[in-house]
Amino acid sequence: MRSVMAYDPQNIFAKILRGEIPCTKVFENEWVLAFHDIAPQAPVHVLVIPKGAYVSQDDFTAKATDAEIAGLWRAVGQIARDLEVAEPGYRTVQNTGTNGGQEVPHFHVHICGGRRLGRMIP
Ligand code: DGP
Repeated sequence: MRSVMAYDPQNIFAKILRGEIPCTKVFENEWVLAFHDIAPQAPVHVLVIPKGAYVSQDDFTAKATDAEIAGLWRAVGQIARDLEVAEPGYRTVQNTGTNGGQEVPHFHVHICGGRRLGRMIP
């Protein structure tokens, strides 16, 4: 049987959402909070996290409502436009689980831009 890891409310992004740990906020609405990555890999490197408690992309797409999913992805697009990386382009990354190299167990979308990014697959 498929099992998703239980959500840990003590993970670092849960603490950021509760305001227990500071972040450099770039955007917030009813669905998401977005802030600069602490270890940026590009001139623009922002993390977009849902306000709901989802472990990963897998958990999010299995359990979130259509409104939450739409809210998150519309926010990603809006943030990219606001930060002026939509043109000439940017990359979104969602590391999922152990094999995907996910370090923080609260679903997040990386937005990386501001320079020409190298090929990354796999
Ligand atoms: P991932 O490997 O996809 O789980 O990426 C986690 C990202 O989170 C990584 O790029 C570094 C970032 N990060 C970890 N801890 C903090 C923190 O306390 N604040 C911020 N702003 N970013 C963090």
